[in-house]
Amino acid sequence: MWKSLRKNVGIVSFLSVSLLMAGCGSDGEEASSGGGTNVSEEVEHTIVGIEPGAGATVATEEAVETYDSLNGWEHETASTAAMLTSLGDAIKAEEPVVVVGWSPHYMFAKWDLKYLEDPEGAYGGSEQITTLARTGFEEEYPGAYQILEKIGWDISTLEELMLKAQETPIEEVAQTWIDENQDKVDEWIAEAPEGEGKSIELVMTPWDSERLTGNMTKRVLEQKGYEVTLTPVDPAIVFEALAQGDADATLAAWLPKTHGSFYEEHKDNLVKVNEAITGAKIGLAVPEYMDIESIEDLEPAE
Ligand code: PBE
Repeated sequence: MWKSLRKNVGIVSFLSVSLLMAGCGSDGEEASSGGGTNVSEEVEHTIVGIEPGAGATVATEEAVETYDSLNGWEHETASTAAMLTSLGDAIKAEEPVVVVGWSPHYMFAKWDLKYLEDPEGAYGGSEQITTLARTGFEEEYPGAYQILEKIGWDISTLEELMLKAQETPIEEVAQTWIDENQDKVDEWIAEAPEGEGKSIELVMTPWDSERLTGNMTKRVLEQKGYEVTLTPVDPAIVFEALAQGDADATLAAWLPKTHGSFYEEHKDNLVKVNEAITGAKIGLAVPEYMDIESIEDLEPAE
């Protein structure tokens, strides 16, 4: 069982790939902040996307099909690192850029960005980052289940921690948060029965928000006497691993939209434990200085 999960981990070479592919979109055309010029032409009718396996990538493909304004647009996928490089370069040069964005992420703390309005709802609305367990987990691990029912954070706390994680390893940021919030952790674990060394396999996706909540949750469960492993995999594999019983739980399911199709496919073998983070969001994001407000303000490629 565990082996099939391990095998799939290889699929996620994600965050390391193709920095090279960044920056190919805009080759030094004149900088402009919008006003009067055709922003869509300036960005070469290209959306800078992220990993092919992300839920936000699927939603972006849907958006390109849904909106006439995105007719003929290219959706360039590579990696989150490549997208952030393109975004940072464009902002430095005050050039237009259209990226796949999401919250919580430090990009909104680091730069002045706005989501483009999405009147067709291609990106859904407010998302809940949901804790899921495999069926049978509650019966076998009642203590851990009780703890997972309580664990949660607000978006602003996570964004602050993610910004810190730019300079400090995420495991360290997670440990520091635990150390500084022991009373909260005590509230979460106080009434749960002891773990007595039982092993729990948590799966997560490899984005910072999930690496952070995964690492904090691991440490909380360890305080109660569980042995916890934490494995990063593609979103599709998170759902498959849980549904097949190869993993026990995750705090990485973005619902109802981002990972909605994976959830629908496997929901008979999954248990919704808690909405650990509410008010998350995905969408197309642009720098504030761009003179457009909606996906409908973009123009189709001729
Ligand atoms: N994200 C961040 C992921 C989930 C976490 C929104 C980029 C996605 O699957 O789209």
